[in-house]
Amino acid sequence: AAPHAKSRCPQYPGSDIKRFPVPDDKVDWSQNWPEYDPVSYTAPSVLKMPAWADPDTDSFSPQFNTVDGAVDRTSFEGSYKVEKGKPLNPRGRTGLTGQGLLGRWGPNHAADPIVTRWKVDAKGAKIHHSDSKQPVLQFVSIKRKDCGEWAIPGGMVDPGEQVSLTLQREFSEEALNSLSATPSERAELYERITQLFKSPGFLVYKGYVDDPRNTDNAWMETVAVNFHDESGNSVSELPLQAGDDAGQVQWVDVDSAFPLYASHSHFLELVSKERKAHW
Ligand code: RP5
Ligand code: MG
Ligand code: MG
Repeated sequence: AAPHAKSRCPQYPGSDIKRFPVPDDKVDWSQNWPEYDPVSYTAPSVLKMPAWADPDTDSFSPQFNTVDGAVDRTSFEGSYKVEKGKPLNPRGRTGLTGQGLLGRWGPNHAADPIVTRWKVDAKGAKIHHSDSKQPVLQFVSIKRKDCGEWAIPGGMVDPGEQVSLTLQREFSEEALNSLSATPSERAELYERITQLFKSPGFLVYKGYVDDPRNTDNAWMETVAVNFHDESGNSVSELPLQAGDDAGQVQWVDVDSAFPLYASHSHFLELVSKERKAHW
């Protein structure tokens, strides 16, 4: 696998902290590198110790590599190393130690719902791309408030939460603004999307995410699942409304040229291959 790149972005998100530059050939922990002098950083929002965050490791030694109470500290990447009480990023050096913006030491589990439909013309016929001659997929994309990048409307798996629920909940919160809906509106939204989300979907990806918030000791992992509205008459008809950490929401053509947050472009590539769509 290519060494993580966004996990080495020079400027750490939401801060003026600069990562220690890590060249490609020094990413792997097996490369001896005595000069490596990463910056230690844990964001103020994490130091405040909200419910979703772990305390500092000098007062806290959780059960790494296991399901620790309700918190899943296992990694899809296999067993990770713990050095001096701190887990080591399975993809190698990032130029920064500590939790950064992430709540958990070690893996931080998220879920990414990739909701797709075919792009159609006014008569409902599939539109084929002029270069690839393949039909074009569209997916529900949100513009993240934190960085302004377009992304899949994903989010963190709550302690003890089933991933299938996280997928539907995060989609509802970020793309349908369920958090601002009245209880009866929320019930209606639930009613209208639950059919699609009840289907198993297509498991696109399970594993490490190359997220700009990653550190040497804390990183994102996800389960990305594609829910495809083949006939275009379920989710496609829903009014999209951005909510929670989403600033905007819209159907976006699936295309390799469209830049997306973290590893999300890779996930969409896998979806387009599976659906034999343009990429
Ligand atoms: C990414 O961060 C995941 O792929 C997921 O889309 C997202 C989860 O974090 P928040 O949206 O909750 O910030 O790594
Ligand atoms: Mg969210
Ligand atoms: Mg989110």
